[in-house]
Amino acid sequence: MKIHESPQVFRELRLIGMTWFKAASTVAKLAVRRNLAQVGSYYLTRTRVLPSQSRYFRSTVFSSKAQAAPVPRPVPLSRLTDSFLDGTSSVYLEELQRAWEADPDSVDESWDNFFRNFVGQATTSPGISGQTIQESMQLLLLVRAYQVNGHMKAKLDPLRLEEREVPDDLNPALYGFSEADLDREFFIGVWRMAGFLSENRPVQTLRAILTRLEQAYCGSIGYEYMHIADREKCNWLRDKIETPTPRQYNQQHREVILDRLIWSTQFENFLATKWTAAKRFGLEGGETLIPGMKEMFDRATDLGVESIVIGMSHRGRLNVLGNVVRKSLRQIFSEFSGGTKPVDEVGLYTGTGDVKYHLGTSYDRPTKGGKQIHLSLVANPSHLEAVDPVVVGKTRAKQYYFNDVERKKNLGVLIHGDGSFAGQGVVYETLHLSALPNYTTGGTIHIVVNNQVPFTTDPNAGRSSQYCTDVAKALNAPIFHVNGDDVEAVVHVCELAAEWRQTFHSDVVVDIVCYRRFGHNEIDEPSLTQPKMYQIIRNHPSALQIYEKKLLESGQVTQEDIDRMHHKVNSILNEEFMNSKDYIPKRRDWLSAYWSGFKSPEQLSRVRNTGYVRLVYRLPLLLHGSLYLLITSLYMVFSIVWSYYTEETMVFHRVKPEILKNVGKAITTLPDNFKPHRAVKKIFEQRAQMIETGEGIDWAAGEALAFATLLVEGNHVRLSGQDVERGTFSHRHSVVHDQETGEKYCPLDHVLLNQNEEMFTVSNSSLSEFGVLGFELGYSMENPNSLVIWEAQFGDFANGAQVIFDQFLSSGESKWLRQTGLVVLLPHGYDGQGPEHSSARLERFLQMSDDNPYVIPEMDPTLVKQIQECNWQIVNVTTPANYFHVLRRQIHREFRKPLIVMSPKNLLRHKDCKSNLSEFDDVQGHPGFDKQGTRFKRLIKDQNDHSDLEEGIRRLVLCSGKGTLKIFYKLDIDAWLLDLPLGGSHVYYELDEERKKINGKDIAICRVEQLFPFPYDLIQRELKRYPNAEIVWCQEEPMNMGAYYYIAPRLCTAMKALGRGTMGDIKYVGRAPSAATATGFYQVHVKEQTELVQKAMQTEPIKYPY
Ligand SMILES: Cc1ncc(C[n+]2csc(CCOP(=O)(O)OP(=O)(O)O)c2C)c(N)n1
Ligand SMILES: [Mg+2]
Repeated sequence: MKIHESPQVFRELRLIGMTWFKAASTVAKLAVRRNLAQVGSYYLTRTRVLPSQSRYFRSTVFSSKAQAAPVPRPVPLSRLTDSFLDGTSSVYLEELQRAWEADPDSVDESWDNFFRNFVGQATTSPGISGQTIQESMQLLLLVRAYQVNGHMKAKLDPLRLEEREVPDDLNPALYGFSEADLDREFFIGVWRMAGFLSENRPVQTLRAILTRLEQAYCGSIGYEYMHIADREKCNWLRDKIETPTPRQYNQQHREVILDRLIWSTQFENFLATKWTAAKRFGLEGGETLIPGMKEMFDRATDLGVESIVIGMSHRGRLNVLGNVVRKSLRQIFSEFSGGTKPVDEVGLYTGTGDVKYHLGTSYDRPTKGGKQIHLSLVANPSHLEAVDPVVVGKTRAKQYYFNDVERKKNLGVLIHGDGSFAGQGVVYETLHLSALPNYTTGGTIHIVVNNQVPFTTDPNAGRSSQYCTDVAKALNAPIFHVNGDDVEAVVHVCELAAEWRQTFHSDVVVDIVCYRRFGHNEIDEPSLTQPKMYQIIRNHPSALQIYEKKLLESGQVTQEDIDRMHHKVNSILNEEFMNSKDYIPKRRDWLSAYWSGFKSPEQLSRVRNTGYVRLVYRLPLLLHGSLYLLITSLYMVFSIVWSYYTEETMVFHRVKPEILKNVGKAITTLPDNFKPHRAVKKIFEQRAQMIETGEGIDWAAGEALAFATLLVEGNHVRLSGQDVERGTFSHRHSVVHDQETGEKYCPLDHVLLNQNEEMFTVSNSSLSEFGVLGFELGYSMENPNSLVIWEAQFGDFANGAQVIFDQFLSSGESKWLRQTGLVVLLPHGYDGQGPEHSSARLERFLQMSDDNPYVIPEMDPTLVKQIQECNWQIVNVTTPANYFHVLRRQIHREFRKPLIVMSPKNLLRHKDCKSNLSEFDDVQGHPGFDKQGTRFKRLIKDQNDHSDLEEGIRRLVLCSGKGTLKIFYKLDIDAWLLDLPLGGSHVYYELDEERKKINGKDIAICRVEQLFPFPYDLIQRELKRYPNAEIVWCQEEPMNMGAYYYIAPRLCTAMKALGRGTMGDIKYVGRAPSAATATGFYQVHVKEQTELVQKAMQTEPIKYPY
């Protein structure tokens, strides 16, 4: 038994509280006496007290507690531990020491170490002038205090406006040290500690210890890392921070830093002189960002990084583009002069373009160490921080395609502003993805260009936390605050951040505390709101001037050297400026590497049949995964090249039904000894049955077949969102859980032999919409051969990610010429669940669609042109087969377009919402095979056997939208699993049922499955088929929602072209206009739904709306 565990010691411990109090009082008195003698000492000075903690940097002072004598308080017994850092009781320690002296084994190993280090040396080493245990402990506490709070005293603000309290625990007097102790020698080594506290550090005077503590923690860098609950990580940092002597750069390195700072500074000066009134959101005041970033990238490359994805907002973006990413300067200058339109591509699609400080680019550039690095700066909208998750998603996709399993080769770097980092919620949402297995990128490096003012707002009005970076503490990320005027310090922490990321594969933050020399932009007057700050800024030298002075004083650089460097940079800038006048953009930087061969919107490309099968279909079953991948890749290249030369691509996609059965087997088979939940077992049995019989394929099985066939063709499939693995509505079960072992099994991971686990990824996400959708968008942009899907829990929650829809998905291609085939599944439908779970706000997506409702576009036979010219596709599919085809269509084309799917909730298990396997294949004669073969049906015509001309039909009901609960039926398998109504109906199914009920054979019902782009050709086909029919648009949404306002003008355009009437001839059947999306009263819902169905089927003509 260890001595401190013995009953004897416990009895004694009970006395400690009292004893400690007595001892403490004595220490306190002593301390007061010492403090009185310390006036005037550099280290031990008491300073003025500030009334309250300020959130940004003002003058350095000690806080109030430091003025009182240190009065240690008794520590409750329950909180006593044997940690040597607690310093709880000298009596206890003396007792332990006696025991240890008698028998070192009688105490815990940690105490043994402690006594060996302190007592042993104190008695044997003549250099340590009578160091007591108490002093050792106090010194430990002092060092610890610097580690924890040293940053509070660091000189971070270049403007020295900082006013913040320095915690009194940085004052040595608090620990009883006086002037007299400064030249005494102490040993402070501790077992398993690094840096100043490591055991192998020499004995030093208190003065030397304090000097190094001040240099390390209170100079130009403030380190925050003691919130990280990992000794190894903290020790790693201590080793880097608490070096025996301060870090120094050699002359050569300093010249590189100087050169980079000259480039950064001159770049802004040059733009300012050439375009005096242009908005460029200059970096002046924060120019050290550039040498910092460059050093970070150099270091990262030395440590194995090959590609960096960068995201940043306006501030300094042009400087980063020119100096870090190395976009050609003449191009940047030409864009400034307004010559952005690619003149050699007249007639090609150029989109709307974007302002110069939003454009992205990518380049390969050499690094200082002689390696190559690929840099991509992602285009971004003005919405601050919105690009964060996009960058992280793109980085993750790069890691997948690079097979960067350790995540060491691809790095994401985000540059933030102080205001936006603290204020924008998406920062937190992105940070929280950082350690999730299916979202991690092995650490993002964050750099905050903290110019201490967002636009006109002072930080104390802009955030509640002390630092703008405090949000990152939740992630246990180390945070390095650095004075932006000290370029070497900036360079150092940037390097350190790269090392951290490559060592620990987690996020890290560099907070460059700088200032903004001019207004928010170059036209803004900052003194209107920050007069005092700008008085100081006016006379403040630039970081370059400060560094040049420092180097001149050091004698390492001469004035001639500096002049030469300036001259070189200036002449290059001028030369590039001259060249910019004749600069003609070469071929547009249209698509990144993996996208070559993909068509821009004006280039024709043929859509392929999506009915499944490829010539290489059997290969996966025969070949090893990687060999298969190689062959499919070669095949893909071949097929793309081939499609350039031949119109005939369909031959490659003839469906063989047995293939569907083969993959169907793979996705419905669970391992022999696997014990799924009985409900899941039944679902899998039913699915197997569906595949076997080829009948009654339901929604989930249709989806799984789409995924499986795409995988077999060598594509990557990724589905992410809240609870998508099981599926919110408990229908998908793409990951199955063994009820005994808890093990998981994902059938779609086993479609190919030795399939790469990540090739199919389905992942529950964090409870975020903005962050996760942004991530998937970034992921989808990396490589076109991937089907990337984000599913909202309910469609209405997608509005939490509105920025991504508005600024990226609907407009990204037009602004930045970047394509994405991202699929967004938005559960939508009126089933009585109340206002918030009914509507995915279809109307908003339709409103953002960019066609002209009064012009019928050219409907070429392939229909590709119409889709290519649109900004995205919006569908509301009603059969599993159509869902299968619309997913596959995303990949089987030579361009990419975002796809918004209003996906069902209650159709998931609807008895009539089933498709036969023959609708998935491509065999002539099989149901669904029409003139064009099996493919996605943009419009599903009436299911009665109508001929090309049906003059007797009195009404044509066009509909779209999810259904009601009119038809209730429950599948026993999950009646108890869900508290959700099962079954239900798409409005089509209800209309059809009502039609049967009333024997309404003179009514035709067509389903508009693709709302945008509008299927003019098929609508007109139906209008012609029913020349005498009254035309009705039927929807379940209120009139001001759903598709009505979108459909009406387009339908009218289609009708007018055929002489079939005008707007007044379109009859509306649906809910009345409403503020809320739906009623919260179930009975009201049923009544409304019944009425609209009956109205659509009524015998008398429909008068509404006039
Ligand atoms: C989401 C969002 N809200 C508001 C704005 C308008 N705005 C543009 S810059 C800016 C200030 C940003 O401050 P900070 O993050 O500190 O960056 P700085 O401009 O100081 O570099 C604001 C409010 C915006 N672009 N995006
Ligand atoms: Mg700012």
